[in-house]
Amino acid sequence: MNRVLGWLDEPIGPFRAGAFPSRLRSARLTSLLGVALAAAFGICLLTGVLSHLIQQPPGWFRWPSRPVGLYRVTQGVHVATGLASVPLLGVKLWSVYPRLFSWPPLRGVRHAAQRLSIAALVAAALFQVISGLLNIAHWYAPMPFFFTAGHYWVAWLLTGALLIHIGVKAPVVREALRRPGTPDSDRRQLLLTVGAAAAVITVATVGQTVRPLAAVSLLAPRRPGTGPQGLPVNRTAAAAGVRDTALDPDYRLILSGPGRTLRLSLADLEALPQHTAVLPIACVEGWSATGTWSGVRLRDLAGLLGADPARCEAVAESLQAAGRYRTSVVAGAHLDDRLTLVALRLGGEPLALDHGYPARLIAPNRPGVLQTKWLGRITVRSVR
Ligand SMILES: Nc1nc2c(c(=O)[nH]1)N[C@H]1C(S)=C(S)[C@@H](COP(=O)(O)O)O[C@H]1N2
Ligand SMILES: [Mo]
Repeated sequence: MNRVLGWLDEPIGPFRAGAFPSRLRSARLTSLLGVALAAAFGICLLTGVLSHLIQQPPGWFRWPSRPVGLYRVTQGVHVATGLASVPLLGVKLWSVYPRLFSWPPLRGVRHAAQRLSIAALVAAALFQVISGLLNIAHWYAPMPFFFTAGHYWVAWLLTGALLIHIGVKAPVVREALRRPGTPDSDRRQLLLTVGAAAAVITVATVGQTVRPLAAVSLLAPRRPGTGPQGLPVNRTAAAAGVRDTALDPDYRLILSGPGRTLRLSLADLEALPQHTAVLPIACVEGWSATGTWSGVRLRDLAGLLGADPARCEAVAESLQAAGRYRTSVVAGAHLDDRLTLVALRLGGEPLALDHGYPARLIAPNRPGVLQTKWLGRITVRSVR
């Protein structure tokens, strides 16, 4: 075959044997990086699947409403481990670079299958990291698919390819890590640099959640403390096309239950018992910020309809005519929680238009995407 494709005998440029040589490469280094990367991916996968289950719960899945900040932590960890894997993945690929382009590319069926699984692994890993970064940056132009669905399905492809890879490489890794590494200050330097790069990236983004680090949060597009009322905004009222309906003086919140329907004006809502809850908005993109919200308990509204909140769920609908996040379901645990509010105020002031004026949902331990803004209708229905 090589004879036939004679010109392929001599790969050129970056593909030639010995391109980018380095004596730092070793089985031990690759193994160490592999273990670190597998750990980061594993944690990232678990927290990611959890986030998916919370947002699109199958019938068997129950997510509690306490502790209030649990989702904030799990999603923060998801984004942090994903970001930390960027330098790890880069150096891991560099450490095996000579083998990725070994020549001839295919040496038989077994070899072909092996290389195909490696190709799938590398492609899926790069896809996950890059699409995640693009989502954090709100840059959807390079993604001609719905981010959440693509990121979710490729996660399973990545998991499959990774399990195969771990199965194949486990003996090699075990062997490489059993032998004590030759003390080599350059290699240690390299590992320290990778660790430092991962740490810098983490510190430079985790400030979007951890307030004291906000000042050095250079890589995070949305920091706590910025935006109206000291809270970032993901989608503005103008972008959602709700300015006119939200500011309409004839606004009514339509409350409908099994037996009756109520139409409450803002004054009606303000006349009901008001409660305050200190709760975070925890966006799937990893930013989060705490606000002091006040308004009417959702379970009190369910009570007005004669419904038992513990046996019901609520569907919150926005005034927004279209868009993925215009509705959300509030399941029993959250509906019955005294901290779940139809919030009218933030930090004692009426909600800013961009934060969901005249009324928004805010509930404990819930992803930001489910904290529906510009509430237009709440339907309470019983569940078995
Ligand atoms: N109606 C509606 N509500 C919405 C959204 C939306 O696009 N439309 N975005 C959600 C998302 S993704 C987040 S993170 C929070 C952000 O709330 P904030 O803009 O008040 O900080 O609002 C949520 N509520
Ligand atoms: Mo969000």
